[in-house]
Amino acid sequence: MKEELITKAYEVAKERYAALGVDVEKVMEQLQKVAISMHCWQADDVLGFESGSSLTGGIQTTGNYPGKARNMEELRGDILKAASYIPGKHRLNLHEIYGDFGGTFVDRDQVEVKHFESWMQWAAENGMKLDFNSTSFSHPKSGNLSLSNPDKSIRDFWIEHTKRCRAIAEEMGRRQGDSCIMNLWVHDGSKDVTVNRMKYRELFKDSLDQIFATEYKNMKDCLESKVFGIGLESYTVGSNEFCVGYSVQHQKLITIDTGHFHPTESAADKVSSMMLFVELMLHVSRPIRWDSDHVTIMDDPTLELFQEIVRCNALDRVHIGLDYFDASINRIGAYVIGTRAAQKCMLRALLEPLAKLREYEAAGQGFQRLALLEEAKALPWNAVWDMFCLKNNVPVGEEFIAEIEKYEAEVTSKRN
Ligand code: RNT
Ligand code: ZN
Repeated sequence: MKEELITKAYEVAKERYAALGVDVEKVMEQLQKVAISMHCWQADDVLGFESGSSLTGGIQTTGNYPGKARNMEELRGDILKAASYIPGKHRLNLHEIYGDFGGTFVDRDQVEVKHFESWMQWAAENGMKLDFNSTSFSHPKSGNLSLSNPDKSIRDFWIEHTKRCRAIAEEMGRRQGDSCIMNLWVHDGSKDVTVNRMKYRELFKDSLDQIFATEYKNMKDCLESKVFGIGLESYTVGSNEFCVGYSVQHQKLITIDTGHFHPTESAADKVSSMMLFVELMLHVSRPIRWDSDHVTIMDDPTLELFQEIVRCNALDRVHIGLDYFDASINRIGAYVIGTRAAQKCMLRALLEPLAKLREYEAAGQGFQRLALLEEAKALPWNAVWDMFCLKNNVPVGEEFIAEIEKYEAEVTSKRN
């Protein structure tokens, strides 16, 4: 697109927003600082680099689009390719199963910092900071219960795994000079009715106490709840109430995965409620009827979620990550669409004429508030977005489609 045209539209947009008390230049600076933690697992359908190749733990990818990354080199290449179409500097969120195991099998209770040495180097070279996740799924000992398993040897195995993951996250955080956010999600649950709801939760709580016994300075722990997993429909040990209760008591972060609530529940409304007590991590996803992990788009729930972050003035206390895995479309395209969508939602949230809206609300002017909220939807935020892309030297608008098609023709379509 012509630079001149983008600049012209941007200047007009700036005036429109200024009339409503919004400083577009300042918004651009704020957006520049918003780092999104890109999840490494969209590139290969959550398989990772252990020997096993099937995904368990109640999560599923569907689709068999050709070209998924088959090894670390391909995965890194794909992520860098995707990042080249996304404005700004972002983070990379790794799962333990993506370690650099050097072609040997390293069991989960044996993982060490050295298995992430090459990742830390790679991330530093590419100006990316890392976040981390322990991995309870896709392992012979995963079963239906990991950290809440009544069998002590299995429980201890996962406790050891998670402790080691925290030590790795600590080292990542120390080296990058910025906290590594480590998410802890376990799939533990039951397909059918259980008469031991309390027992498993007690065990989970006890395992967490053991895992968190070591205090670290350069990493932050998050707990992620869930409604249910596939094959684990009747009961989830780490329910929302469990995770909120534990996190508030122990001052851990809460991860809000937008696919982990009942379909009519608003994830956005949770931000202010939880923010008052703990810091937050987000897994921005797109649930369709269930936790289907479709690619994030600029839909109303996502927009409302980001509006809440801005309205709560919580940009520095909410860590934003993505979590979806669609195997039915070009996976690099999936990264680009989802990350850009999250950024667009954030931009629109930052451009909201909040001062004016709050003035109306304080004066009890309900009609005026609703009218401006409606009109704000049609303000020229897209001109600001185009300028943001231009300034960041990434494709403006749909220009990235052709580029991803080219990468597909030259690289990913040749994988089998
Ligand atoms: C699963 C959780 C979890 C996973 C990743 C792979 O329902 O959302 O965050 O998606 O850890
Ligand atoms: Zn998640």
